[in-house]
Amino acid sequence: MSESIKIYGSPISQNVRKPLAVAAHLGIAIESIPVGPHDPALKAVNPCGRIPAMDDDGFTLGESNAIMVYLASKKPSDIYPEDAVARAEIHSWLSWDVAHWTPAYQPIQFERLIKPMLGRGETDEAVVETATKAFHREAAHLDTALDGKTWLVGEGPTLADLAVGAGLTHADAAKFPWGDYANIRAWYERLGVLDCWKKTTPQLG
Ligand SMILES: N[C@@H](CCC(=O)N[C@@H](CS)C(=O)NCC(=O)O)C(=O)O
Repeated sequence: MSESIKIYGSPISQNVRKPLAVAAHLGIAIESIPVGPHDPALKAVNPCGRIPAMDDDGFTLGESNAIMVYLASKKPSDIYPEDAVARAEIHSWLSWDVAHWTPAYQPIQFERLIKPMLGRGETDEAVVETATKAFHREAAHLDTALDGKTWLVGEGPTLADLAVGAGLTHADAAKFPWGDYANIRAWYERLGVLDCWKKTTPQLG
């Protein structure tokens, strides 16, 4: 009998939340191994030492969005429709998430939340200022895409919403400048009532 799928990484991380939310939505049994980056146990699974990483009965995989797609591919569902156009649109959002959205918000999160949490020194306001410009560019794109829409792709939540939405997990704690993006805020509230979102909301100590 195969064991449950192991997901390495502290569930506080927004990147770790992504596969955990997919598994919760699909009812896939997960063993969460809440290690931090570069933990020796993690390096055997993901040599670059980043979280999350997955071990499914010896098949190991890094990169949060790839793990989401793998989990969703194991169990057909509405969050990863078979339709080629829907999948193309989902993949476009997953690429945007990694290429543009995460690099825009992550420096703000690191400077304002992670640094104080880990005692890594003062917030560098110059870094926050540069990242804030990038954040507004990408948030404006997301807000426009959500205009008149309930979800990013199709009529229901998909991997696109879970991946992009995960980036806002610590938006208030890290003081992201997202107050004026009405479409994003309404969409994020809709995400907030999904069971998989409630089950994976991290508790900051
Ligand atoms: N593109 C990767 C990013 C993963 C990532 O950067 N994880 C952070 C924690 S949220 C990490 O492990 N950082 C340690 C490092 O980059 O060395 C993914 O989506 O999985």
